Amino acid sequence: MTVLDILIAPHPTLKAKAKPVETIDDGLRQLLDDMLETMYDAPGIGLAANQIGELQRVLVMDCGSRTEDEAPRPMKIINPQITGISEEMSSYEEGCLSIPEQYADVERPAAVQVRYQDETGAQQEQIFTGLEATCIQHEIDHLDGILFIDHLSNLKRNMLMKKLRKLLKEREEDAAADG
Ligand code: GNR
Ligand code: NI
Repeated sequence: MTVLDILIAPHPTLKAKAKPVETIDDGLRQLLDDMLETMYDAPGIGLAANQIGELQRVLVMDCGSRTEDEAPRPMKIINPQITGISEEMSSYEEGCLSIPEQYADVERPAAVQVRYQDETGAQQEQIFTGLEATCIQHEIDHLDGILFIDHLSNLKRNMLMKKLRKLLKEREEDAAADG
């Protein structure tokens, strides 16, 4: 298994729409394993293919292993489609591995029903609630080229992107000083 590089905004692949997967083969299963390893290494609770430079409609998530007493719940999700949303909304402070150290509240449906294929190609349909509902909507957004900051006002989005540019510049300067 391999830890892959995560793309950072603004990157054109993060704004592109991923294409449906047609064949679920060992190559795709390898990609999903590498994505899970990359997500755990980061660490994060979800990762979409766009974030590692692959425009295929696949995502991984694990909202189960945030504390040591919770068992890991790795999920590999291929060709997800939202087939239902709750009327009830919920607000969660979101972050993104492609927008490091920036956080903002985003309101989304509190529960979603998602149809997808698992790594064997079998069709699944499942209702996600709580943090899992937030996470899977955040990941499906990535596959459509949408970032959580796209749900914010222009003012808030510009502010976070400005803070991100500053952070990346400081990181570059630190790296140059070390090297
Ligand atoms: O690790 C992550 N945490 C998170 C917290 C709140 C809402 C969404 C997320 S997903 C994020 C990892 C990531 O960027 N996935 O695309
Ligand atoms: Ni993200």
